[in-house]
Amino acid sequence: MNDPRITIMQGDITKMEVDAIVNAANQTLLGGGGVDGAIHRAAGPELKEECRSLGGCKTGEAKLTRGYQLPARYIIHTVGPIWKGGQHNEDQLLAQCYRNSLKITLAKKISTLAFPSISTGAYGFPLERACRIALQEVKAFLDQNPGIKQIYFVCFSEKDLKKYQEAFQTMSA
Ligand code: AR6
Repeated sequence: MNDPRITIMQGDITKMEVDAIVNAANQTLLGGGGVDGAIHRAAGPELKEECRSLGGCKTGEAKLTRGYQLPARYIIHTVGPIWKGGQHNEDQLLAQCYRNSLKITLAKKISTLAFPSISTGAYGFPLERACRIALQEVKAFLDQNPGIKQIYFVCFSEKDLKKYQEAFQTMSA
């Protein structure tokens, strides 16, 4: 069934006015390219200072920081798996990224959250497969947690947006 608390949209996640945005980071948590670079640039240098104190993050795990100059109050940094052909636990690790990010929302009373398409850029995870995992995890979480008001999937490109919409329709049918 379609869940009205899920919104799929195209845009720049750094502009989202939500309680928290999720960052597709790397294990150092010290910044990088893609969405990670965009978030660090938009949040400002204080973000790196806080990240430095966190001691990195394992693949599949998630850690919280403040949002600094972002409209979002918090950033949840998670590290997606690097795609190595699909036989290296990639699906489970990606699912864990979503699950662990969502778990953090409970402790901080975050009710609106925006996800980028974790692992599908530099880390090469096939988009269709990744967005099925993303939607599945978010739907399962929403079923258990009525306190969450809205979850946004923020697609950077039109191509990604179409894939997400297709996956959502298929899974809702
Ligand atoms: N808003 C929303 N989505 C974005 C934005 C943005 N401003 N910018 C890029 N994307 P990637 P990964 C999309 O490569 O695959 C970094 O260097 C992008 O089009 O950012 O998890 C980290 O430090 C793609 O759909 O993340 C790691 O080293 C999606 O975000 C590594 O890349 C994810 O692409 C992580 O790779």
